[in-house]
Amino acid sequence: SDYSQEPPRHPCLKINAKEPFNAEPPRSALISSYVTPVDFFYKRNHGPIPVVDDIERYCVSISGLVENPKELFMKDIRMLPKYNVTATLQCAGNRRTAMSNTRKVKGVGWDVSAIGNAVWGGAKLADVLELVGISMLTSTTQSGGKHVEFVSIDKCKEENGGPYKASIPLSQATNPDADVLLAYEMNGETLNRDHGYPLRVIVPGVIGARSVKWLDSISVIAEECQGFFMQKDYKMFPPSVDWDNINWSTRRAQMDFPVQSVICSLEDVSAIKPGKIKVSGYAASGGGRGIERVDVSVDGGKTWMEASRYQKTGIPYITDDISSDKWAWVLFEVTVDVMHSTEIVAKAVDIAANVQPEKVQDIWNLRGILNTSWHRVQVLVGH
Ligand code: MTE
Ligand code: MO
Repeated sequence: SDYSQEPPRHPCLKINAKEPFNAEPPRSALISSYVTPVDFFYKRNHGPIPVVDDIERYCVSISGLVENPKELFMKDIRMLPKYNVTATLQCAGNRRTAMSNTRKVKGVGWDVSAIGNAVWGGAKLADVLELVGISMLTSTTQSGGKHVEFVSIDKCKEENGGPYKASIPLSQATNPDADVLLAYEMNGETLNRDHGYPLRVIVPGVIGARSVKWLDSISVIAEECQGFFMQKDYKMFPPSVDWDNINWSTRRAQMDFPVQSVICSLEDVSAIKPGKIKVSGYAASGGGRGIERVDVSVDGGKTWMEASRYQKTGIPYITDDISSDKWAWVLFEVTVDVMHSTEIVAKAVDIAANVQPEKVQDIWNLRGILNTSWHRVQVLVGH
């Protein structure tokens, strides 16, 4: 593996692993804007960043159980209607370090910032699939295809030097309302190398692992993708399963993200003066489920108050409203009085009334994914 051609990165990022490069911004950076600047967006890689020099010759092949397989060049993809979708991407391993602290788990240690919200610009996968003769109406009856697989050009050691890959159900891939994109822009700029230049998949509402970067090919297949990251990773196991009794085939490949919230205005332990402080952070759920409520406690979870929520600065967030970004996080904020040292807690509720679990122990799993337990910070009040 060759790490001699890595792109430059912002010095504020906290590096969790150097090769492959895995890094996250300080948590305070996440709440300074609704749309996360590209430089501060977490970077999660399983191999060296590929070099794509000849953009004229770069193309994506679409094959498998389709009537007319095709090769699409960037100019063909840019010719399709362009959509801008604001979507939050969250790594399933976000908050893994806190889970590992209770009982050790395997994986890159992330604090709370393996998440970001961006405006992704590109073509809809549904439109691309129509070019090869698959539409939402015909997809269930004709080809025998049930899944759409995305294969990258990078090289991962988990795939024995082969490319990263993943699949999503065909019904989601062909549904224009699912907003699955082949994105070539991030926040209005050309996608950069770290985030998948020249083209990546964005699957809104789903763990980041399915949003394949540096796309090389798409295929319509009868069975789920058999790659490592679909079959031997990114699955949720109960706390009773450990490395000596694991059977990967007993569990589904994780797709939707569960409801999550994190306080970003305070570190794990913060020294403050007695009086009023602002508690703010992010909340997000999977599957396009909006955030119904964010509760904040200043007594370790005994009593709660409701935080205000917004997406665009200054405009209150209205759950379910058509003007809200359904695939995007909401930021929350509440001013509280803190006179003594205590634990401040946040928990969010989504529109399906799903609530974050109280204790990390209850959702402990050996790969340390989906830590969505109540987020807690300690404040030490000095007089
Ligand atoms: N795609 C490729 N080709 N290789 C990868 O290593 N990592 C996945 C996904 N797509 C990955 C990939 C994971 S686990 C996550 S969380 C997201 O990309 C991270 O995207 P980002 O680096 O743009 O934040
Ligand atoms: Mo991830």
